[in-house]
Amino acid sequence: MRSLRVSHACAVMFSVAIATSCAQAGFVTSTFDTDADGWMVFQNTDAQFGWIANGGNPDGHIGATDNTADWAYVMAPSKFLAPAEYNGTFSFDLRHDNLQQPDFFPGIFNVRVGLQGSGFTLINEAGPPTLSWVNYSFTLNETSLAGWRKFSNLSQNYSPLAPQATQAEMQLVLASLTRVVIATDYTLASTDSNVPQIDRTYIDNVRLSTQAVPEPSSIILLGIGTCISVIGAARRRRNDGATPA
Ligand SMILES: [Ca+2]
Ligand SMILES: [Ca+2]
Ligand SMILES: [Ca+2]
Repeated sequence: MRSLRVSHACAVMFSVAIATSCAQAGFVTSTFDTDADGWMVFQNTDAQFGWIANGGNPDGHIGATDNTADWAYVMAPSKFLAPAEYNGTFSFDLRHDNLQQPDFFPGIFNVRVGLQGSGFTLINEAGPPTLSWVNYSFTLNETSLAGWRKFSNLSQNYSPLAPQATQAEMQLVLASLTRVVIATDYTLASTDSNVPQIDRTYIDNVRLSTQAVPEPSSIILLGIGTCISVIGAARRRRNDGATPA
């Protein structure tokens, strides 16, 4: 009788599992519609840092001016520290101001990002920023092409000759992110320096791929597995107790 009730429950769960879609990887995003969405400056002291209502891509976005000799960044809020998806992407829109020489950035640096987790620091770079909004996208794997390299901290200059993470190391970092940063430092100028330029960066539409989490369908499939085990065990017990003919 018990195994009949279990079989019925399993049949119901199997039907529900078929009707429910599979788990999908997702994204965590910041579009800065109403505020800075928890982003903060990192290795920077810009008192003007913050949310700007208009002029983003579109509308709300954040802006920061480089105020220190070190590499200046903005740092993502804790929602970006959810396990990130291996082979996913980290992307955002960025533009840069240089008020004294708007058409030419002497010594401009490449758009730069950093990930920290499991004791590792990974840095990557794309092309140089421009005066217009451009989308920059970084693939989340350890391949040479993806560009991530290992450094001892976020103050080091990027080099493609720096060591690559192994696949296991990349997956460890993505699974246990402790810091996600985007540089806001693209000329030699800073308010600390005597270089007469403004080094100001604007960011919008940040997006990070996150790992799939078990949805009801996955949980039900686990339940079906348990049911099959229970039925199998019940049948074995019945067979073991049967009197030979
Ligand atoms: Ca926006
Ligand atoms: Ca700086
Ligand atoms: Ca600078």
